[in-house]
Amino acid sequence: MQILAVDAYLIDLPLTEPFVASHGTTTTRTVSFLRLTTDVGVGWGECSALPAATYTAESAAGSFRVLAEGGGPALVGQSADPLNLDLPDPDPLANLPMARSCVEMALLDAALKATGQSLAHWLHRGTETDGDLDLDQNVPATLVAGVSVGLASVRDTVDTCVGLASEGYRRLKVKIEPGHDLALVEQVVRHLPDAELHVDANGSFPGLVEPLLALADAGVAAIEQPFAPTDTGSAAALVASLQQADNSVLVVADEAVERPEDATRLLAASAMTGLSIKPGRVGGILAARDLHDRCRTAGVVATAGGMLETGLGRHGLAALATLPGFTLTGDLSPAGRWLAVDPWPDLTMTDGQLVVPTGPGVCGPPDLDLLAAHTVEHVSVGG
Ligand code: OSB
Ligand code: MG
Repeated sequence: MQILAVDAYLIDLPLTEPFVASHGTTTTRTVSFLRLTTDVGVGWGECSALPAATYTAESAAGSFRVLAEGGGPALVGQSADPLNLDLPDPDPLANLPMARSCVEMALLDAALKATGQSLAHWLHRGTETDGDLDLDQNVPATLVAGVSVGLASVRDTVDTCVGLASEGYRRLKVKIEPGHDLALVEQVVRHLPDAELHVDANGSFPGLVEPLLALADAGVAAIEQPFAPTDTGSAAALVASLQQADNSVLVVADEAVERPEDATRLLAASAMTGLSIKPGRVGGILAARDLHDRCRTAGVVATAGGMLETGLGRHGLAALATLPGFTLTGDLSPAGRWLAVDPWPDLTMTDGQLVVPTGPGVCGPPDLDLLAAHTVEHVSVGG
């Protein structure tokens, strides 16, 4: 596949409401995209970096600059293989997993559209073409939907959760902070005893194992990233305490895993029983599938993690989540949960289930008028 031209976009999309986590508040979803023109057709990629570098070191505008001035120009004229993203040395995207993931998504989108395959089917097929495999039997048609709820007062969180449950969501992931945890969990459980409740601390409980054990007893099913990403010891202590108490609550790593070595370290220390896999955070959909495979082998439950993506990124996440190791319901809500405006087609949800996208490539094309209306900056290279 020959890359003929690259277009990088920086877009500002209004949110329906601010998203608050312990790492910061997102009020507008600034997001960057790449459009690759290749000899087999066009492909689009989304960079999942948040507007500010709060969750990881990448930001939407920073990624845009790198894609527009470094990664993009380096791609033009290259013959690219989506399975082996081989950028010139020095690689302008080294250490920038979200920007790298964006390029990979665009390459995959173009390659899959050219052969008429959906991302979900291709992921199940693996890297081999296996004509005998009955893919339609392996790729589920729908996925259980799950939704994330930002930090808010106990009363507002309960109201939001009740509303989301009535929309059909059975799995709710509520953000917590020290001092804003047990009463919150107790109230959500009291109002929604049948909900599958996860909590996500975004690293805000430094070494604090005890309050998390109280949450485990109060009825949560999973505790996501309670400790700092580098604090493997506390995560291992929490896993051990829960096991001793015969408590099946999962300890899910999120920010702690960016590279394969991070997963190796956490597995060796028995410091996670679940892993939130976000294609952007780990450097792409293929790296995400590799981590999924490793989790399956190790008996660690995988869950598909969201980054407040647009419909494009959400399509990619839903395709990934069809792999069999994703047994813990993920951040699988349509982009419309957060975005008031989105140039991309959205996922559809009925009766608490998301419909798995099966069209060619990652996602259908964007609404170009909406894209133009919300574009802050656009850089074209080549063509
Ligand atoms: O920690 O899981 C997180 C969104 C942005 C950055 C980090 C996180 C989140 C979410 C997922 O909680 C929200 C979603 O995309 O559904
Ligand atoms: Mg998280």
